[in-house]
Amino acid sequence: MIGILAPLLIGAASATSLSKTCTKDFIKSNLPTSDDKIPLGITIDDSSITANTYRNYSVTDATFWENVNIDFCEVSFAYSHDNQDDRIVVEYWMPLAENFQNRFLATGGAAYQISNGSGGADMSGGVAYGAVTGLTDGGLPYWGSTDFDDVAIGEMTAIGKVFTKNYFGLSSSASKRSSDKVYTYYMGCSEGGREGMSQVQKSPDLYDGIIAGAPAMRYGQQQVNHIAPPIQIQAIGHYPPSCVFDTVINATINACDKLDGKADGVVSRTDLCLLKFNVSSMIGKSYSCAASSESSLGLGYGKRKRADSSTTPAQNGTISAKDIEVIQDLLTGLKDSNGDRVYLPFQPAAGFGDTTTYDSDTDSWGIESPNSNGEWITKFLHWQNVSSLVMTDVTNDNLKAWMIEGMNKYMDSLQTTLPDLTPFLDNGGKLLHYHGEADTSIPTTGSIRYHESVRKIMYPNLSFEEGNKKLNEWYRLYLIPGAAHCAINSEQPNAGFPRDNFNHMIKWVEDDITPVTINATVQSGSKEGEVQDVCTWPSRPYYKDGKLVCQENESSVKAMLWELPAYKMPVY
Ligand SMILES: *[C@@H]1O[C@H](CO)[C@@H](O)[C@H](O)[C@H]1NC(C)=O
Ligand SMILES: *[C@@H]1O[C@H](CO)[C@@H](O)[C@H](O)[C@H]1NC(C)=O
Ligand SMILES: *[C@@H]1O[C@H](CO)[C@@H](O)[C@H](O)[C@H]1NC(C)=O
Ligand SMILES: *[C@@H]1O[C@H](CO)[C@@H](O)[C@H](O)[C@H]1NC(C)=O
Ligand SMILES: *[C@@H]1O[C@H](CO)[C@@H](O)[C@H](O)[C@H]1NC(C)=O
Ligand SMILES: *[C@@H]1O[C@H](CO)[C@@H](O)[C@H](O)[C@H]1NC(C)=O
Ligand SMILES: *[C@@H]1O[C@H](CO)[C@@H](O)[C@H](O)[C@H]1NC(C)=O
Ligand SMILES: *[C@@H]1O[C@H](CO)[C@@H](O)[C@H](O)[C@H]1NC(C)=O
Ligand SMILES: *[C@@H]1O[C@H](CO)[C@@H](O)[C@H](O)[C@H]1NC(C)=O
Ligand SMILES: [Ca+2]
Repeated sequence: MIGILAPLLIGAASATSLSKTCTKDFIKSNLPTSDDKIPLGITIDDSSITANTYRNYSVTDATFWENVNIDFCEVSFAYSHDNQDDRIVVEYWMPLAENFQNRFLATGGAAYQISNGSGGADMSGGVAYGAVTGLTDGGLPYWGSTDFDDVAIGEMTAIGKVFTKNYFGLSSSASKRSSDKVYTYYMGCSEGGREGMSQVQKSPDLYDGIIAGAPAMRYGQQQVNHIAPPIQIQAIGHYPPSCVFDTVINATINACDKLDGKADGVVSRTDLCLLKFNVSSMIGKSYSCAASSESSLGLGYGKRKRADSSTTPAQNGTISAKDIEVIQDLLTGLKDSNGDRVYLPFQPAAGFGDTTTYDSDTDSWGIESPNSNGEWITKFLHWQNVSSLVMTDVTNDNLKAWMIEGMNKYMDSLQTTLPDLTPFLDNGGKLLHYHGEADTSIPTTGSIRYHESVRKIMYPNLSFEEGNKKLNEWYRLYLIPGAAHCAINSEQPNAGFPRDNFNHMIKWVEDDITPVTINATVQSGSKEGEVQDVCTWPSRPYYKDGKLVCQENESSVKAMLWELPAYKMPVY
C-alpha cells in the first residue's frame, strides 16, 4: 500500500477549503445514501443540515483531556425512522483534512442526558486527535431529557462513519492513508460509561475501542442505591451529625494513606484500608466542626452532596459506639432483614454518599425526606409524576424489592450488564474500563463485579489468574486511586485523574501497544501536572522506594469482591 501523506483530497475539506467544505451544499452531497451501510429504515432530512466553521476554538482544564486549540466544522442534521413519527438530531465535529487521522469518536452523556456529558469537552478532545466526533440528542431535547436509547448512539456512530468517509473522500483513490478504514471509538463516564458498555454489548461490530468510565451500568441496583445510606441509617434509628462522618473520613485517609507505601494523602489501597483500619478505634475520639453551608451538586460528576442547599451548625462531641455501628453498616453495603447483602458499599476513605441532614426547626439530625434521589423509584418504577420520594417508612427490604423490580423491568435496556462479550472480542474490539476508587456515587466494586462476571462467563474453565490474563488482552479495568465520580477529589487533592485515555486507546488499537498502566494527571494541589501510572486490575499499586509496583495479592482481591447473597438469580 502506498501512503499518500499530502492532504490533496478530492472533494475533501482542508484548511484553505473549510469555506468550501463547511457548507450545507457540500454536506448535502456527502450525506449517507441508501446505498451506504447505515441502519435500515433511516431517512436523513437534508433540509435540516447546519454547518458552522470554528477556528482556534479552545478548551482548557477539562478533567478528561489536555488543553486543546482546534479548527473544525460543526455539522448537524436530523433523521427519522420509517413508520415512526420521530426526529433525531446528530452533531459531528469535523477536523481539518490535514489533521484528520481516519478516526471517529462517539461521545456519551451524564445523569439523564444521552450525550454531551462532558459539556462539549469530549467533542473537542476527539477533534484534537484527528477524529470526527459525534453526539446525538436521541430524539429528545438535549437538556433534561430522559432518553437512554442505546440504539440512538449506535445509529449516530453508524451514520457518522459513513458520513466521515464521504466527507473526507476516503473511498476515493486519493485518500490520505490509502485506506478507507475509519478507526471507531467511544468514550464516556457515568451514564456515558453505561452507554459505552451498552455499545460493547449491543453494537459489538461498530467499534474498535470503547472507553467506559465509572459506568452506571447495573442500573436497577445503582439508582436505588443512591438512597441506601440514609435508609440504612433510618433502619438503625441513630442519626450521627455530619461532623462524625467527616471526622471518620479524615481519620481513615490519615490511617490508610501510607498503606500503599507513599505518604501523599492519597489512599491508593482501599483494600488494605478495609483490612487494616478498624473504625471501632474511633470510638471515644472527639470531633469538632465549624458551622457551614453547602449547596447542591445534584446528580452530576464529583462528590455527591445533599440534594438541597443546607446549613449545618457548629458541632462537637465524642464519637459513640452507636455512631460507629452506623458507619460499619454503611461500609459493608445494604443488607436485607436477613442480613444478606443486597448491594455494594463505597470504598473506605471515599465517603458515604448521602447521610444525615440538620433540621433547624427541630434542632436535630435526620435524613432528608422527601429525597430527590428517590426520583428513579417514583418516576421509573412507579410511573408517578413526582420528583422525590418520601423516605419515612422506607425499609432496607423495600430497597431490595425496588432493586429487583428495576433490574427486571429494565433488563433489556438500562441494566446493561450482559456478560458475554464474545461478539465484541471476535470483532477485535478493545475495552478500557476505569473507575475512581473514591467514587461516592457509583461503587467502585460494581465495576470489578462486572469485570469478574465477564471473566467467569467467557473463561469458565480458567483460573482467576489465567482468565484475567486472557481478559487483559482486550478488556482492561483500572481503578484510579483517590479519584471521585468522574472527577477529581477535593479530599485527596494529590490523586490523579486520567487525561490520556483516548491516546492509550488509539495506541492499543492502531499500534498494538497494550496499556499496561494508564496515565492519571494530578489536576489540583501542589503536585498539579504530575502524571501517575495506574495499575490494571487485579494487580494493585504499591510504592517501593518511591517506585510503583503493580502487585497481585489474593487477600486484596478478596477485599474488593463482595458476594450479593440476597438474590436468587444472577446479578452480573
Ligand atoms: C488561539 O487562541 C489562543 C488562546 O486560546 C491564543 O493565544 C492564540 O493567539 C490564538 N491564535 C490565533 C491564530 O488566533
Ligand atoms: C454541550 O454542552 C455545552 C456546555 O454546556 C453547551 O454549550 C453546548 O451547547 C452543548 N451542545 C449541545 C449540542 O447540546
Ligand atoms: C477534613 O480534612 C479537610 C482537608 O484536609 C479539612 O478541610 C476538614 O476540615 C477536615 N474535617 C474534619 C471534620 O476534620
Ligand atoms: C474492630 O474492633 C472491634 C473492637 O475492638 C472488634 O470487636 C471487631 O472485631 C474489630 N473488627 C475487625 C474486622 O477486626
Ligand atoms: C460544643 O458545642 C456546645 C453547643 O453545641 C457549646 O456550648 C460548646 O462551647 C462547644 N464546645 C467546644 C469546645 O467547642
Ligand atoms: C408533571 O408535573 C409537572 C410539575 O408538577 C407538570 O408541569 C407536568 O405537566 C406534569 N406532567 C404530566 C404528564 O402530568
Ligand atoms: C469448559 O469445560 C467443559 C467441561 O470440560 C467443556 O464442556 C466446555 O466446553 C469448556 N468451556 C470452554 C469455554 O472452554
Ligand atoms: C503518559 O504520560 C507520559 C508522561 O507525561 C507521556 O510521555 C506519555 O505520552 C503519556 N501516554 C499517553 C498514552 O498519552
Ligand atoms: C498479601 O497482603 C496481605 C495483607 O497486606 C499480606 O499479609 C500478605 O503477606 C500479602 N501476600 C503476598 C503474597 O504478598
Ligand atoms: Ca498514599
